[in-house]
Amino acid sequence: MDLYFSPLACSLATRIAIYEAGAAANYLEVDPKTKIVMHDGSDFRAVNPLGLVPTLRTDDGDLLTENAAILQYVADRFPDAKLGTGSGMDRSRLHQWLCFIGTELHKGLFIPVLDRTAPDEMKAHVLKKNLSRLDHLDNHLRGREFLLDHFTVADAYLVTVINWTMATPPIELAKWPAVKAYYERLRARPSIARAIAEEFELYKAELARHKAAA
Ligand SMILES: N[C@@H](CCC(=O)N[C@@H](CS)C(=O)NCC(=O)O)C(=O)O
Repeated sequence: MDLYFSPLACSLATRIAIYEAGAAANYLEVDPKTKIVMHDGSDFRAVNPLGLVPTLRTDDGDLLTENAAILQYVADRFPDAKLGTGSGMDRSRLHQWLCFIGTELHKGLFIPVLDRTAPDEMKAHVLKKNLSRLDHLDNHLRGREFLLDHFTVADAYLVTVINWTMATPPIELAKWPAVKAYYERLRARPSIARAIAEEFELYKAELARHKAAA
């Protein structure tokens, strides 16, 4: 399995899921600015024309994109790790949370706030409109350890997105105590602590590289 990733990007969720499963994978770093695959200097857009991570190549050679699809693939591929759910409504709930994280939080809130080129008016509008998503999440997480009744790939995705609050000062996690407690609890989980620590080192190297090239 090859996972194309960029340090601390949403692809971190797939790394966490793979670590949880104790599975092997090749981690191929993509520079988010240049779209160069770091280990061989090739153009990542030849693999995924959108230039988006995560992109997964399975052992069968299939190429898969989109967090929700990749995470469910990993959960299905390694069933012993119980990163997914059973069928029926349980599966639908998992799908519901993956979609909520992907659309309402990842794309609807965090990406516009993180985007250095987005106009301030746009950021203010997004914050005014979409911070309520965190109220909803806070309500759900109150008294719960995980999004569902056990750790799933949706938690891997959620912790990845909440981790971006370190770079989004207008989103003060302290305002959502259940989300904050959840994040702190999950960050201490071995697979997550390891994945974040490893990618943080790569992130620092990426920043230094971009600074040197500027
Ligand atoms: N819809 C995609 C979005 C993936 C995405 O936004 N990836 C970001 C990293 S978090 C990315 O690769 N951004 C690079 C770019 O926009 O050029 C998914 O859910 O997988």
